[in-house]
Amino acid sequence: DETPEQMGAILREFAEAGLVNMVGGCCGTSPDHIQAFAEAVRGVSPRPIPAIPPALRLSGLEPFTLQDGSFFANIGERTNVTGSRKFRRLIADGHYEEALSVAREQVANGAQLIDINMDEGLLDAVGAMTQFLNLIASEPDIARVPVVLDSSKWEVLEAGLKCLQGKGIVNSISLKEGEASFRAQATTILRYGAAVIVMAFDEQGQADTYERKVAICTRAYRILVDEVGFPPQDIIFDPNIFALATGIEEHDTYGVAFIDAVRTIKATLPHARISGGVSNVSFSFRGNDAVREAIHSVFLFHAIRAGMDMGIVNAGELPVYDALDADLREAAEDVILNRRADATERMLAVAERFRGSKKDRVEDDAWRTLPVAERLAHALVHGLTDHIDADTEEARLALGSPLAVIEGPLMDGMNTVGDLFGAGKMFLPQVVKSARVMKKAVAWLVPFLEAEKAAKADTRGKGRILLATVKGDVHDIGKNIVGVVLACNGYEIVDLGVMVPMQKILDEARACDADIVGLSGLITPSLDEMVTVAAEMKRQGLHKPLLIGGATTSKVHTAVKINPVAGAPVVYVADASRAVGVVSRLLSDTHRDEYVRDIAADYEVTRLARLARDTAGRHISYPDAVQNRLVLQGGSPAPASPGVHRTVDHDLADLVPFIDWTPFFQSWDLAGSFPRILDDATVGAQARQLYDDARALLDRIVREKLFQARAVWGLFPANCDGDDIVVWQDASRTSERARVPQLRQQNDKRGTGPNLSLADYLTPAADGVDWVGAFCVTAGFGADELARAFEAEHDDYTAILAKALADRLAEAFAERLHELVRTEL
Ligand code: THG
Repeated sequence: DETPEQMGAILREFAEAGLVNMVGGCCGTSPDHIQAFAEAVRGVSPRPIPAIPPALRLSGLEPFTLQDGSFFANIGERTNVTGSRKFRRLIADGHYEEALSVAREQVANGAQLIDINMDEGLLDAVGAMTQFLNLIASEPDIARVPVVLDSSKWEVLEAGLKCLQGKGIVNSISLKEGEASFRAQATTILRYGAAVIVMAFDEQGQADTYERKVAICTRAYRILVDEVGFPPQDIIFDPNIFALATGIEEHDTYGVAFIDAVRTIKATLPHARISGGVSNVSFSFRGNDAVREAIHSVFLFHAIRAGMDMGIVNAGELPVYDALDADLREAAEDVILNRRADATERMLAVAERFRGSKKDRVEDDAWRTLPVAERLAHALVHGLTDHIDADTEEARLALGSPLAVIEGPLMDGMNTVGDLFGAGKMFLPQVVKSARVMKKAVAWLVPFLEAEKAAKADTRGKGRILLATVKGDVHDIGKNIVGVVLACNGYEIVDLGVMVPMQKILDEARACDADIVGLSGLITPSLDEMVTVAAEMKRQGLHKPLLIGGATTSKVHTAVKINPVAGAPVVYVADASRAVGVVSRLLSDTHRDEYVRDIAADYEVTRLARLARDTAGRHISYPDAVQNRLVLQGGSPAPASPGVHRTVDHDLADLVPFIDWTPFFQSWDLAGSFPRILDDATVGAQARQLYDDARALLDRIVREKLFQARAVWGLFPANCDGDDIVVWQDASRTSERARVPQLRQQNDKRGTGPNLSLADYLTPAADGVDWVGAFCVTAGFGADELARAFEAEHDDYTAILAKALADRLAEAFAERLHELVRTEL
């Protein structure tokens, strides 16, 4: 229905936003439209094609990217007919619907990919693979993750490739049948657009030493990259995880060989990734799950540090490294790192203690005797839901309010989880379990929170806040907690739930006239989505403050990526307990502007610091830096009276308005900027008292002329000569009074600005005479005497106050003199 003019205007906006490479029309448009489009975008530069950095980019329904700095990726192993009796039985009996639940459970437990294997003697593996993949395709909660096709039969792998939506991984190919078939299979995989796992096998068999692992992977890499044209970032090496503690001495080195090979392959074969079947390592302890799982955690802890990127694991059954029984951990470490000759015997002895099913182990219940806060923390870290309702209720009764439980022990527990995760001692599946515990605890508290809220209900309350988890993300624990915390503090919450599209957020915010919009997200892609929402709010003229929160969000991301594109204040809310403080300030009549200014300044500092960090270490050559110097046109005007001047008794009253009080409070260890510090909740009272005392003493100093402010300054003809400042004797510029060499920045500014030197602020001699100034100021004459007089009266407080004021007055004098030079002088 749009006219050429309407549509041209829209396209122009797209083009100016840098989104468009080409424009055209199809059904519904006419030659008039095309003409209008051509005119609308005339002169607008096309979107620059971005250079996409190499990374292992996979997808199910959702993208999954693995790159340097990514966390370890868990591949669920349970959908494997040889790796799970249960799964084999379900497939063999044709119970495919139920078999799907095995896959669903792996994903729910934190598997970011799933490995599917149908290799079983009595099965039609091609048929089973095809059928299972086709079923998965219509289950979004499973299909959202990429698939790893696991088979030792090529025809099964190819059958699988035909069914995959998105980009999966073929597991695996190898050189065991020679280069010709390896090359042919790799070429086919490349054509299907999949990534590949290459096992360290060759014509001689599987690689079991460090040397053979590295040699075979290197050989395979060269063939794939140089001959087949396979993107190196789509190659994943599996240097073979073999069973340890088998009792066969030759096997003792297998763990170390794997870990060392990981390190070398990562260092020498650019962009390639490393995976492995983690459960293999513990085959000797089949039947003893507690011991097997402990070995897996210890193995991963070391292999990940060496550079292992992903692994086939039983997602959901990985204990926390730090929480392992100390003897068990040490025994496992001895075996994996081959630290002693009797490692296997000792491991077997320790393992004896943990025999039997995990559930009836005696050690398990010791934590039940801890104080309730520690029990909650334990349950969160270990993902235990059994006692969570009772413990949460006990904490609620003890603390007297449901909110106190959330903000206290539950938040503390989640922070511990976050710390362990950050330190590589917890894995995503465990974090997912922690979240489940948290959810359960919060669910217990919600009725009590609702009751509290109902007790103080009035409709709009102190303000209306719209909350949403952004599109692509389903996580909502944090958002729900923020919602209840704010609701309990008298704000009205409009919660749009999860997976909320950008336009819906904007439309609803307008429709309900929200005072603030809060965006939540846990997964990395949500960060980009938040940037989009912020930019669209600005573009569509919706100027409402934005709150940013959720596990992957950060102050740095908010400052660097979101704040610059937003058209209204943006505040990162680190955790739910801070939400009330932020919201009340944003909606305050009296403090809002100042708060918004402080936050904006803070984020700008963060952004610049990040920019400096990103460019730190990258330096350009000195000639290149000179090339990129600042070039200014024309010099300073001639001063009213050049030469050296002095004053020995500048009027103190003239300096008082120039005093910067913030450092004054800092010198007394009171943090905060003036004048807001006077109303600060914690230090406000002391700050006010101090300020009153200082003003009284200052008045006396000014009135009785207790200090003298003295200055000497000079204004000289000068020019730059390269990076030197040349100061001339006089305007004839025949002889030099001084030559002051300056440094020049050599950090790589990447087009963000010039590489400065102070010399750049003066013109070269050829461009005529320029001017430079220098000065020295003090307000300290008389300060020591005054301080000593107070000390003699044992009034150290006022003595220090006097010195601090002398310091402030000297700084004020510098400001004042600068102003005088720039104006009158
Ligand atoms: N590298 C690559 N692919 C692989 C492996 C590897 N795929 C298969 C395997 N190894 C990884 N997957 C598993 C899955 C399950 C087990 C081990 C490895 C396992 N299962 C229990 C057992 O056999 O004791 C079965 C328990 C049950 O029946 O529930 O240990 O190395 N590229």
